[in-house]
Amino acid sequence: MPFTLPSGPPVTFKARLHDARTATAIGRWLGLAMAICFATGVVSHYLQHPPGWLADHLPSRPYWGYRFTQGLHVASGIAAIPLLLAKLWAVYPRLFAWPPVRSVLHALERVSVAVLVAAGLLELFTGLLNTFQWYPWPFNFVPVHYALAWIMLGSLLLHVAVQWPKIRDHFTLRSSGTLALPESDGPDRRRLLLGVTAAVGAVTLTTVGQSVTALGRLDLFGPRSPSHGVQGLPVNRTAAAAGVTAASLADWRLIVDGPSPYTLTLEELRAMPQHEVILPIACVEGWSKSARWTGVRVRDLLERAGGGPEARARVVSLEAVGAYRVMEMGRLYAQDPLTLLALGLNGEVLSMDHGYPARIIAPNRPGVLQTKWVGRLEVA
Ligand SMILES: Nc1nc2c(c(=O)[nH]1)N[C@H]1C(S)=C(S)[C@@H](COP(=O)(O)O)O[C@H]1N2
Ligand SMILES: [Mo]
Repeated sequence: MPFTLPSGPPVTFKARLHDARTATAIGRWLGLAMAICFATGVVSHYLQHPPGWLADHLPSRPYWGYRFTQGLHVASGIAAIPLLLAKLWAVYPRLFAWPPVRSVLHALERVSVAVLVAAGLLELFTGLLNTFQWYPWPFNFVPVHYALAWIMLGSLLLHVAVQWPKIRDHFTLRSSGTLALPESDGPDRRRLLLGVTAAVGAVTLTTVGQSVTALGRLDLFGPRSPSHGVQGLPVNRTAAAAGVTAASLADWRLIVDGPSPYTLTLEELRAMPQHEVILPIACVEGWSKSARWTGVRVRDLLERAGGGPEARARVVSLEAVGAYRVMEMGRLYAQDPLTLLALGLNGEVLSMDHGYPARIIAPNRPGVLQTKWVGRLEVA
């Protein structure tokens, strides 16, 4: 492809590396990563902020569901970063295409690509920093991340539609063998694609251990090492950060509200039937770790307060301020026998940082909703 600047000498690019085929080859992997990232992100959004009609239908199984989808979300987002950079590098000569605007349609197309690139870069960059819990910007991460995802989806669909003839050609040429890679293709393109594959493999392998325990030893760059932390479990927010002190727990009682309200001391809670479950904390920031929890079933506590089999729950933490102080739990979660008000972790009494004296642990649930330092449980 010849590219000419408005003035001065023509710019030459190693055309093969910047042609439609390279762009399409990288683009379809980028599209796949973005599609996975988008779908799993929407799952995460609805698990965390379900509209009223949905809350009671959210499934509490499979118990590892959120660990899986959120692990995929973060991994596909990280994999998309080298793919997006490679894709931008492959197509950047088009920025110099002349004339810059050929028609109204062409102008619209360029605007949509600009929106896609800007939203994509911002989305991946802010998402990556969020895995480090680093928020060097003035806006609230979650709503912006969510809105950008839809902007990306819209501009991506438009982009694929506009580029469809090239994408189709890429696939038909490949399957008819006209573009057999070894002979007709230069080693430069294959080297480029190999390099991109290696980069994606490297960033994935060195971070995916944060949610896949078996690969934990390769986890060089995942910000939270799941193997670190008191009682074998990382801590996202310490008791000190949440303003929960031993003194403030001195006369702790669990308040259970419902048609027949009651309160329980820690001793009375321990005297109730205890259950043991093995469930992960699956943090929205990407790390996951399984642990052995012991405690009282939430449905038993609700039932004793007069909540029927349809009861859902509202949980209030002792933490004075914080986005996760109050948590709502739909019916399927509240009634699941695996959902506990946990008193013990990995064979020990819960430590302060893991939510002493009592915390929620439920299956298929984002970490942010596994409320620590529970003071109050309500039949909702
Ligand atoms: N009250 C309260 N509960 C909370 C939080 C919090 O900030 N306040 N953080 C949540 C988050 S984001 C996660 S990932 C889990 C982490 O639990 P852990 O610290 O025991 O590993 O607790 C959740 N429970
Ligand atoms: Mo979290």
